[in-house]
Amino acid sequence: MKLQLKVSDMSCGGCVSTITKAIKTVDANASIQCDPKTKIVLVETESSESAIKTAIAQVGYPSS
Ligand SMILES: [Cu+2]
Repeated sequence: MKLQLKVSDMSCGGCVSTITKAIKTVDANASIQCDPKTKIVLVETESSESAIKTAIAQVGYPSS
């Protein structure tokens, strides 16, 4: 499943790294593209959208 999430608080490489790690804890095989300029996170994953969103919210990045 491909997800496109808008993460408004993602602003630098540190955020990208934190978000990437959080998603990997849910699905280690997820393919993740984060763009701090557009605030868009693209995730290709076997996990559910709610599981991914919960994981990144837990590290401080609410998404929509
Ligand atoms: Cu940052």
